[in-house]
Amino acid sequence: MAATLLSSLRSILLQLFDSGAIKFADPGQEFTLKSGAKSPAYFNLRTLNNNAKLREEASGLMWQACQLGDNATYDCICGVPLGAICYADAISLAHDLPLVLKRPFAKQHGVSKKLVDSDLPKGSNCLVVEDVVTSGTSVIETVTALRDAGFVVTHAVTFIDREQGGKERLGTEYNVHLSSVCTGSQVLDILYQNNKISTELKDYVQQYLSANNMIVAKEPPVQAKQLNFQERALLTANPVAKKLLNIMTQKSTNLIFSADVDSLDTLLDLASIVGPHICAIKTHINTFAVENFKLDLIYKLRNVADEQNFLILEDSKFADIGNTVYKQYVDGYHICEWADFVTAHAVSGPGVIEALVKGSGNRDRACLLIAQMSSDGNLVSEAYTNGVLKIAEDHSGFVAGFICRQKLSSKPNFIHITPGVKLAAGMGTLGQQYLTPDEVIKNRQSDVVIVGSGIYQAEDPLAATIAYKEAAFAAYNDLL
Ligand code: 5BU
Repeated sequence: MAATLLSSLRSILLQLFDSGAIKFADPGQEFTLKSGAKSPAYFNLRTLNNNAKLREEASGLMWQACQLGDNATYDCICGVPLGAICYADAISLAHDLPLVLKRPFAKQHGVSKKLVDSDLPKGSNCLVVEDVVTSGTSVIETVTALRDAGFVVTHAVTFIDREQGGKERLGTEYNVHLSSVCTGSQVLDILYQNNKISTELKDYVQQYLSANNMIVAKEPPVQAKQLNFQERALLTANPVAKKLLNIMTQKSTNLIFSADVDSLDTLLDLASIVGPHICAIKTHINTFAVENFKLDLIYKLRNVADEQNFLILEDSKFADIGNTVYKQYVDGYHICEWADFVTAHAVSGPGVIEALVKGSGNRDRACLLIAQMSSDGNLVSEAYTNGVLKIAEDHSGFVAGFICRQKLSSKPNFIHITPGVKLAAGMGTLGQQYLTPDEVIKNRQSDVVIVGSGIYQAEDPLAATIAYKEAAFAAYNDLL
């Protein structure tokens, strides 16, 4: 980089750092990113909006970073909404390039419901501008909308590339070349050289950025199922998924007990009995009669879970719009406080996950997306399941895996969890369809079984738990 550009970059980064737009967290105090992933590095260029001169300078650097050479240029420019529109606008004004606007959401009223509304000729080559790229998901959304509207997109530019896989994904999967003014490592270097951060912090954040590529390889070099739970834990960023994989290894159990009993007191008694043999307990908090409901009992369950090293999965099956889900998760039964992870349908779109990420705050939380169901005649189609997988991939920092009937994804970070399991297969009451642990784990290559009535209706729930645990874990071992 030329000396003048470097000095301009240095001056911008130092001002961003001093204004709190670039922040770093010590171990254990990580920030939650938009995708739900935790990170010790936080880059938010929105504060540049407060300083027109600085914004103009940053836009100038972006423009220089994406020059095509040979006097070639772009026909127009589009900023990823909302954060990068101001940089696209500054470049548009400085270089007389038509500005294309992409809406964050399709318009619900008026003549046009299009995401991109422009009367520029089809085939115009549009440069996409973003402020910070991590996994590249937001750039991809804008590229896809522009292409759907008839634009050609070959190049994108960002101020900071966090070097967490976005550039590679854009190049290999979308044929878009991403240029950047600087990388996450360069930000660290410049701040370190200017005595803003210590060597320890620089090394810690650098290590995190290098180890946390947000894009798990499309085809992992080793088949996911050949990796054991412990190996997969190392490839998993979400703290709950990591914990579950580690618990399964430590306790030799891939059994979740679905405690669909009549009262929280019974649930607590059973949890203490079966606790040593399960990796998680699954609750349906809204099945308990309101008049008997005591929230303190659920906090007692939290203590038992911590003592006996199992997780709590609340089978909330959230399915509403983000706002409502946020209230159900945070206010309704205070689920966000005691459940490590929850289930959610993806039918209403990714807003559900974004609501859960927001509701989780700084807690280590995750969700499982319901990709398939066990009930007879359910309406889940293959196309729907594929749509769920896509949403999960775009939010892999928060989505720990799937409720499903079989293995759906080869990505080792996603845990496959299957309900509708009994030692004797067949039809249960009210349309439930049962498979055996062997069928689920060995033939269908799921990872974890959920067993409810097979345990709590058994004469000896502890003996039944041990039988399910041994059957499911033996099936898992057979596959390795
Ligand atoms: P069972 O008693 O083992 O049949 O209980 C299964 C549990 O799993 C029960 O709480 C269901 O609500 C839950 N479940 C399911 O059975 N099938 C599904 O597709 C989903 C959840 Br999603």
